[in-house]
Parts: sequence; C-alpha cells; structure tokens
Amino acid sequence: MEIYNYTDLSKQKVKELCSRQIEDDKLVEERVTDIINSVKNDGDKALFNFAKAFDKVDLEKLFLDAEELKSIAANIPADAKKAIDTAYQNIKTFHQSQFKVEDKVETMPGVVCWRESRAIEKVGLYIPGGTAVLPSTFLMLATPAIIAGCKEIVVCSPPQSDGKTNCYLAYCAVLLGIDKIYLIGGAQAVAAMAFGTETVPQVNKIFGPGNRYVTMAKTMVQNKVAIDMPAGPSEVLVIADETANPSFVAADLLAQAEHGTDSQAILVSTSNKIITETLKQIEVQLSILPRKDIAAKAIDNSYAVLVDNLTEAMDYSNEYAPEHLILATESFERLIPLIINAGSVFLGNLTPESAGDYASGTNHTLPTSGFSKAYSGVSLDAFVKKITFQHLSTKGLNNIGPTVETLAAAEGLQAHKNAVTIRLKNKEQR
Ligand code: HSO
Ligand code: ZN
Repeated sequence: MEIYNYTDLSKQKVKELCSRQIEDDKLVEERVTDIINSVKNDGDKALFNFAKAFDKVDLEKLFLDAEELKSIAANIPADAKKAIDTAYQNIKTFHQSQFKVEDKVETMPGVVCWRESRAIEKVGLYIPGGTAVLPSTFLMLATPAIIAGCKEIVVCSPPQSDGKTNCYLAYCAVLLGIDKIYLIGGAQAVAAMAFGTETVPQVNKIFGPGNRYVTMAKTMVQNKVAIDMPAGPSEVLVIADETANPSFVAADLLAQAEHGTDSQAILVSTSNKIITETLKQIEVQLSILPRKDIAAKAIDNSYAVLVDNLTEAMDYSNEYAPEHLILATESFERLIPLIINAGSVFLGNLTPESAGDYASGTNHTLPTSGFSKAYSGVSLDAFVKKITFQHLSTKGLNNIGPTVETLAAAEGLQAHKNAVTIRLKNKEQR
C-alpha cells in the first residue's frame, strides 16, 4: 500500500489517484452483445444453453417455485435465520420511514400543484452468485420494492451446481413473500429481464450489483429499461485521526478489500503513526483471512494519504467521492456538514461499514467509481416514480392565463396560447 503526502501531491496527481481504473472492456462488450442477442432471439432456449455453458448445469426449468424455495429454506441454520430476520426488520423500518406524502402547494391563488408517488410496476432484482452469494443484497433490494408496492418483483440469481439456490437466498424469498427465484445469472439474466422471454417477465427497471458482464449488460439495455445506477468495484475511504483505533481501521479496510481484487480501500489520515500502525495491523489481520489472496491484491491497489488536518481529509474525500466513507474520529460531528460526495457514511470508531452492509437498516446498493458525485444509493425512491398534478380553478385560470398566453406568443406557439385563450373567453363553461 503506497503512502502519499497530501501537500506533495499536484492537482493532477490527486485527480489521477481519485480516478478509478476502468479497463478496456471491448471483449466484454462483444460477448455481452452476443448474449443479449441470443436471449432476444431465442428466449428460454438461450437461457438453458447459457446455464449449461456458464453455470455448468442442465436445468429442467428456469425457476424455483414457492414449494421448492420453502423446502430449501428449511435447511437454514437457526442463527442465520435469526440474523436475517433482524436485518430484515431494520431494513424494513428504515425504508418505511422514507415513505412521505408531499403537501399540495397553491403557487398562486387558484393554481394548485402537487406530487404523488407511484410504484414502478415491474422491477427486476439481480442477486449475484459466484465468489460470494449475497442474501443481504436480496434483502436490500426486495424490501424497498415491497414497501413501494411494486406489483411484479422478478428475482434472478445464478444456479448452484445442483441447479438450485442456497438456503439463505431461499429463506429470504420465503421471508419476503417472493414466490419465485429465476435461476439465471450474468448478462443473460439482465437481457431476460430487459426483453422478457417465454418464462421471464419483462420489467421496467433492473437493480443489483454484479460482475463486469452484468454491469455491461445493464449499461447496454438502458434504451429498453431503467437501471438503478452504473456499478463498479466496491470501495471505502476511511478518514482517521489520532483518536482512531488502527486495528479497527485495518479491519474496515480489509472488509472492503475482500470483496474483490479490484476493490479499493483508501486511508486518509492526519497521523503518520495511525497510518504506520494500521498498515502493520493489515499484515496481521490479512494473513488469517480465508479470502486473503483477493484481499491482498485489493490492498496492493490501494493507498494511504497523509494530510495536515481533517478539513484537508474531507477535501480529498469529496474529490474521491467514495461509495462508503468511514469517519474514524471522535470529532465526526463537525465533519458532517463538510461531506459533499459519498454514498453512505459511517460515523465514529464503533461504526463499521459491515453494519450497513448487512443489518443497521441503510441500503448497501450504493454509487461507486465516483458516481456518488451525482447518484444516490438505492432507497424507497428508486422504486417509485413521482407524478406531478395540477388543478386550476376559475380564479386560477384568470390569474395564470395571461402569463401563459404571453410566454406562448413569445415562443411562437399559437396553439399553446389558444388552449388558454379559448377557456378565458368561454366564460359560461367555467
Ligand atoms: N459492501 C458491499 C455490500 C455487501 N457487503 C454485501 C457484504 N455483503 C457493497 O456496498
Ligand atoms: Zn461489503
């Protein structure tokens, strides 16, 4: 892990350090194009073939139904069941609190405007398999979808080698009342949900993380469906001052690093001592991690920055725009107003990112790769559209009419003007 001194860094170097390495994805793009076309042309048949080619399973059918899910879910260990129940309750409580009815506003006498939310009718949730199966992602995506009132929730996850799903995902489905999991992974799952097949319903918006193929597919189907956000490798930036605990900081950096070799774990500290001790702690803790090979590579791609003070640390963080920001300092309170760009923030020395990854209630589907400069993480809002309404009374029409007429005339749009004039003239119908 390289260490930089902030005062020695040129603006250009800061930019470089903050820019995420995006590989040339030409090959991925070509392959995903082929996959999308196959699913578009051959529907289910293509999905069975991809299951055989990529997941190495001969599927009899493309989904598990409620009965099958129930019987797989029965194998869940009691402690895992309890943990999922607790996480679900917290996620539900937090996302339910985001449900807000907005006030009607009278913008001028007789002109009333307001907004109402309506759930997106059909949503598709992608739950990754591969090196880590993530039941937590299932909870994070399905819970707000259910609260929002989405009518159809299509869940895709790659099949295991036995052609099933694991007991954790099956238990989540039972708990959430989701009666089907489609056994489809990768870009083909995204294509199936974007275009629909004989078995898989077409959806209006696709959510969920995934590998480069899934991400590329989501990018490519955007002229057909909406997506939650562009996704890149997961990342954390930890701001630590002398009140931080190096072993906690190291643990947080490693928690991020174990996600994938391309994950980034950045340490920004006001204290040289904290940096040195954290690096020592990383060595100690890394050596006994089951995913040490993955984590070690990610740590190699990461770095630490020594800054003069916490304001400078915040400047760096805002430029980096992390997915997760941990403020490992007792003075986190005064830093909150300085945060401009971050997906989700973890305050103080006792708040690990893992809490938000699993169970505190906040969503873990967050903007990566600097997109926290412009995107929010997934929340209830992501599953609804806001529709605006307006009503003009006679008084309202009289009040606003001349303004509209003048503006329509200025734009040379006579029909627009007429739509008002005809009403203003037609007094008896008002
Ligand atoms: N840190 C990941 C979410 C996750 N962590 C799932 C563990 N399981 C992206 O925010
Ligand atoms: Zn995580």
